[in-house]
Amino acid sequence: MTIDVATGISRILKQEGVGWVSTFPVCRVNNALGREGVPMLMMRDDRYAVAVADAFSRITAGSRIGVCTFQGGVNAAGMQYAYAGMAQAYEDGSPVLCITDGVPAGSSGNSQYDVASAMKTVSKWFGYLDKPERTPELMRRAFTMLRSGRPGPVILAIPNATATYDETADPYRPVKGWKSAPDPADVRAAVDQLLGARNPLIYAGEGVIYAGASEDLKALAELVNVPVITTLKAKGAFPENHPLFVGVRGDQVAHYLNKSDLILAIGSSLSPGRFSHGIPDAAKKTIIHCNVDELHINKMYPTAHAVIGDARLTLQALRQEVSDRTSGAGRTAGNVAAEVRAARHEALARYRQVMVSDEKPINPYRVYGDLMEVLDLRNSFVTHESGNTRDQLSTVFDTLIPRGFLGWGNVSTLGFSLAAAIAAKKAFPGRASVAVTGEAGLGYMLGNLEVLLREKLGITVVHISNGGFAGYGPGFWGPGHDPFTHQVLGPDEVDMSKVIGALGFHTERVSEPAEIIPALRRALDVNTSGRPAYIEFICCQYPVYGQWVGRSAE
Ligand SMILES: Cc1ncc(C[n+]2csc(CCOP(=O)(O)OP(=O)(O)O)c2C)c(N)n1
Ligand SMILES: [Mg+2]
Repeated sequence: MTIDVATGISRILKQEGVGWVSTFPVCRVNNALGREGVPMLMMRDDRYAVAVADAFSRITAGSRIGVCTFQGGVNAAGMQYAYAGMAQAYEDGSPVLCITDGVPAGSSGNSQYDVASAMKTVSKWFGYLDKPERTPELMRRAFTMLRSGRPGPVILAIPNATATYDETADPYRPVKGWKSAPDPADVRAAVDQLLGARNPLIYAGEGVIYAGASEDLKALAELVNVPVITTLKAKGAFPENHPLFVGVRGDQVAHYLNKSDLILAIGSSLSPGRFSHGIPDAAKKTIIHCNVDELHINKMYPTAHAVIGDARLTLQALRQEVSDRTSGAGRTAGNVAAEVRAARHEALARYRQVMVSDEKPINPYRVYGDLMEVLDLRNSFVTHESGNTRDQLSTVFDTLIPRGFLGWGNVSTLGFSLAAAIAAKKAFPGRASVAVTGEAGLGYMLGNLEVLLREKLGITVVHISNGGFAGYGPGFWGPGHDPFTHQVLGPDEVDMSKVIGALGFHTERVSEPAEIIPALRRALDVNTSGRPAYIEFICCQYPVYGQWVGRSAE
């Protein structure tokens, strides 16, 4: 049967199990999506169209692919705005499918902004559908890349969505996605070094979550009796109430990174970014790098040994090898768990104290402590914003299940938390979904709040209202790093609960510490009937949190 490209793409998306597509109009595939019965989640700008689909892929660990459409072609206004979302997805390695209009044959090179070269810098693959018959081929390639290897965004540009082809000539079959297992000799060499180390440390990255390998990570850590740290993006890959869990950041993490003589990195690129640790004194440590992508091996640090393959298959192979060598007994090495407990206890003491503080304005840690109290940590979702909320929450928020918390942002683009909370609600409708933001993140979100009302997405936006941009470091204010650009109209001048309440949200403004828990409970309660909530907590400026470790020795 002869169909047009847009219809073919819509049908293939349905075959691939895609339940909805986020969009900001226009895109020439959208009408076919509508006709074929693929629901569209219409966001209020193109960046959020990408970000919601991106976050959906992250939260489902790529088991359900987020798909978005936005305007491209010769009038690439949408794409120019979507670029921010694409760049973030690429930076963080998220397997999102972006469909846009392509520049038609005969129109290339006429505009200043070159679509193809721009998109190639922010994608794992940029496909240009230059012939209608290639629709199944390019969709197959797209889903192969989305489901195999190192995750990353894929873009498909459609220059002529109304061109037709014979749907039966090359029938589409859904793509499974494929994994690679490590070389057994590399596994043996890694275990030789691991069992010979005095102070090994496991450094777990988001690849563990994408591989669905959290249980395998736990099993290996227990077998070899080795402490675990996770990256910001991998927060939750290892249960944070586990006796071997050190942390994501903070003094205890610094202590273990410094003390280790061997680092078993798994599912992390080990790139020392702005929001990750360096490996101090790396040349004096043995770095075993288990990764799906050879591009990261020997990238920043001398890799003593690499194990290339899928994180789950690698962890299982390592575990089997250790078990075989030790007759199932594993590695015994003193009372590692007691040391971890003591290090955590000492490093977290200052935060635990403020998590129960009665001070006014409210200490932000009190909000986080109360949030942990109110939420069922095994059945909820929390994410941070760029700024203090990221740094503070990733220091103290106990994450018990993978994606119970989404840490994001090798480069953190303000506003992403709203997209993440929406995606979490779409992925797990029964879970409470909370975005914790400051003023700047809220500013980015405002235009998109209408979506929550229209789509009946019961999520809660928690605003740590501190009247200024704290950002990072000691804060923008006072002796901070950007004292001339920190102040915005704060709670004394603007009542955001009234502004957002007028839209139709359940809103509250809380300045009494004792009111935090009841207010959160009311918000989560209205969320269950599909009504979004916004709670403004009048907080003090408190830019204190765990630090990232640098690359030089202490
Ligand atoms: C798109 C984008 N532009 C600029 C920044 C730089 N930046 C990081 S945090 C921040 C201010 C955050 O202030 P606020 O939202 O009030 O959070 P607080 O740290 O006060 O909790 C800025 C401007 C960014 N992360 N993203
Ligand atoms: Mg602020």
